[in-house]
Amino acid sequence: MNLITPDENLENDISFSNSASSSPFENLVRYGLTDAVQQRIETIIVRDHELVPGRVARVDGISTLVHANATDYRASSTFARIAHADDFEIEPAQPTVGDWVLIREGEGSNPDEIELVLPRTSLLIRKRAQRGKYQGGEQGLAANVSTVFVIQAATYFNVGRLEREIALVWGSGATPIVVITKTDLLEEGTPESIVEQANASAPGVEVFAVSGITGDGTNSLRSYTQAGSTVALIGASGVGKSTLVNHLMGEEVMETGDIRETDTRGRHTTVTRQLLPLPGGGVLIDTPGIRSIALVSGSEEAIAKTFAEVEQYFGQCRFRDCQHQGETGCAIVEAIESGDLSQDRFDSYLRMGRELKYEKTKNTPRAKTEHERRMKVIAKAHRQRSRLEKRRK
Ligand SMILES: Nc1nc2c(ncn2[C@@H]2O[C@H](COP(=O)(O)OP(=O)(O)O)[C@@H](O)[C@H]2O)c(=O)[nH]1
Ligand SMILES: [Mg+2]
Ligand SMILES: [Zn+2]
Repeated sequence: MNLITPDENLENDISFSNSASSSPFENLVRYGLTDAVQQRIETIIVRDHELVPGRVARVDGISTLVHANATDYRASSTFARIAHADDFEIEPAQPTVGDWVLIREGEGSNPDEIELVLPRTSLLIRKRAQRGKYQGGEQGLAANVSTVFVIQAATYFNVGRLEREIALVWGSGATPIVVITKTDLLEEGTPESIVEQANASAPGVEVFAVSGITGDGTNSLRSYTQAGSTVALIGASGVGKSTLVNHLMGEEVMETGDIRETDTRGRHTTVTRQLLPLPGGGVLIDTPGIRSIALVSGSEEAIAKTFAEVEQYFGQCRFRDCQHQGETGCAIVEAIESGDLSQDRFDSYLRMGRELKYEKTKNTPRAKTEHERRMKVIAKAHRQRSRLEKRRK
């Protein structure tokens, strides 16, 4: 068999000891294959030689683009399920960008099917939304990501958003890195002052300041994009994700665009999500801008990680049931007074905690009944008003 690489212009100067030139995994190394993933795939294909391993590069509705070793597939994912080690547990899975999958080629006019999805080492999710409206449920943004570049523009740095983005990443199982872009546009203030602000809003998270246009500061990002690593970029629309991707790739692979001044929604520029092999190894995943970062269920641990410097004081207050509202001997209050803890951070912590609590109760039967009751009251008020209006005429 003489198989041709679909994308021949991609340099591949990475050499892996485990990938001899005839290996069925050779090209998958470019797409971020690690030893662990390869071993997992091998245990599956020794039992079923017809399954073809690959990595999801894009999801368009019902069609999923998968890079395999020899060719690309546009596969259906109707019957995809997670490949647990025991093989008994059948769990349907919606493949997402970055997923490692096994495809069964369709015979005749049957579509190629994604049959198995490998268990994920990390999964970035967001609430399913369309035109800014919550649609119910959650949606995968990127899977098997090692690092997430949390992008904020130096020109409109938003602390509240940053804290949510950091929580989102901790919740996914990946490690967040803050990247401040557009430093070349700063007229007043210096990149250093923004970095300081970011450090205060994201303790324990590395912060870098770059320009995707001039390339300033981007070299320090390369330590996160070595062979075998997968880096996703998240951030609001217009912050410069695609511009940074293009810079790191060394070519224009993603479309970039300006935000219209009259339109705060910004133009939708990144329509596809793509898995992009970097020339020097590593893989980038550009994501579309997430409009609002909503906490997903089960984010308690992520919040604890995001606000570790707040939670460290818990258990140190004099009273075990301290509400940290000014009780005597409250460790939180003392830390704020002595300047060891920032009041803003504690407020953010409380805000996110409240939100998570609300998320939890929102879907309970009682909350639903209450919602329905209120909708009925509102509908009745409307009917009464239109009756009154008719009578007046
Ligand atoms: N001056 C400057 N402009 C940038 C920088 N990064 C992005 N832009 C511009 O900001 C706009 C939005 O960038 P884009 O990469 O499409 O943002 P995305 O929506 O996050 O992918 C485009 O007009 C870019 O040219 C930067 O570092 N410096
Ligand atoms: Mg973009
Ligand atoms: Zn307290």
